[in-house]
Amino acid sequence: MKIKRITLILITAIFYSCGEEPDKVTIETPSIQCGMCQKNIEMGLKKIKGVSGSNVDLSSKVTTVLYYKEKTDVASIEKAISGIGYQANTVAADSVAYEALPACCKIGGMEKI
Ligand SMILES: [Cu+2]
Repeated sequence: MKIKRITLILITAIFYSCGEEPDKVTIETPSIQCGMCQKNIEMGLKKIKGVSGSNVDLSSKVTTVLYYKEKTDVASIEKAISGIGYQANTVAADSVAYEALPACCKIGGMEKI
């Protein structure tokens, strides 16, 4: 009886987690400089609850994020990117995180090498 109930809960959980398609949002990330920035953002967003995937386009400096709107929202994603050290739309990069970035990832960094 107990097992049956647990199975039912599991099936329901799986149904709900798979039933909803993630939303897609594109965020301007104009301060990215290089492939490491790309990795920093993609790896950083992976840790954010509700984000199912992201792709940073280096040439257009746009980050596409797949997320579940019942778990997170665009403002939280912007804040997360800022916390990694990059500007996200109109949200400025967190200054402490930005300072901690490798030199190549700071604005104009690739030109200084
Ligand atoms: Cu970089």
